[in-house]
Amino acid sequence: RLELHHSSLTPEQLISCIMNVEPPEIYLMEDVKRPFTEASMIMSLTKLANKELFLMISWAKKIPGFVELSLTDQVHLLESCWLEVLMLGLMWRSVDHPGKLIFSADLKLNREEGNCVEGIMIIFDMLLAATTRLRELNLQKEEYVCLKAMILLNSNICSTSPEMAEDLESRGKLQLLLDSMTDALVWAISKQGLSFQLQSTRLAHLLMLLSDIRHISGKGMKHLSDMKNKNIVQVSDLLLEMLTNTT
Ligand code: AOE
Repeated sequence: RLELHHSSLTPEQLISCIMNVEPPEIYLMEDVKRPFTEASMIMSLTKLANKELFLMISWAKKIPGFVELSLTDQVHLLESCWLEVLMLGLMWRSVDHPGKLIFSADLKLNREEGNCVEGIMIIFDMLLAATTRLRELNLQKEEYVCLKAMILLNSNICSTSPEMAEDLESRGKLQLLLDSMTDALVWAISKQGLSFQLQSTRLAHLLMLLSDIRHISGKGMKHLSDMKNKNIVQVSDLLLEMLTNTT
């Protein structure tokens, strides 16, 4: 099959491309013993997140144009958006299961189960509320994949100012990628046969979801760093670095 450069993809082709690179459904493949203890729930969630992060890196690399960014930009983007991307994925999996968070096919939690981990229920409630919002909006898969890619591409656009020519070039490419992803989202909305007025309103609603997700991710990061301080969660040096950078 003919490989087109991403800059020449139509919005329709870009969407079918990012639909095809969606990570597969995950199974923890372990007997999740109930009732949970604080340690067992955190361990299951951490194990899941590690599997997902591994898949997230190969997903990002398959987004047209991502690997043409500088390596610094690739790393910074993933470092700053990983929890937001995980959260949007979680909401998408949970959208048809009101009141439940479908972390994986074999790890489905309701808010009460959050009882056993200090501070987690309030995060669960925020995730459930945002999921309700996705349900009310009747989010389409095409829109979902665009939003997830936009989270990645929009995650650190203003943080570091480029110093070298290479970084400057990469910033330009990143802006173009984000613009084509925006065109793809606009196209996905326009397919639904809404009036122009309603298309614009829907675009606004979908983009406002992203600010909710960033907010919840900030709360989740704070929660993870609090748990790290209590030594409940074993985290990698890299994450430790990331957490200390955000608090
Ligand atoms: C949300 C969605 C999802 O699919 C899984 C999880 C599991 C944990 C959940 C989180 C979530 C929602 C918010 C929660 C959190 C536990 C506490 C918090 C409920 O309130 C997240 C578990 C995260 C464990 C840390 C995993 C290590 C991360 C390392 C990242 C890293 O080092 N780098 C460099 C980034 C790599 C990017 C690919």
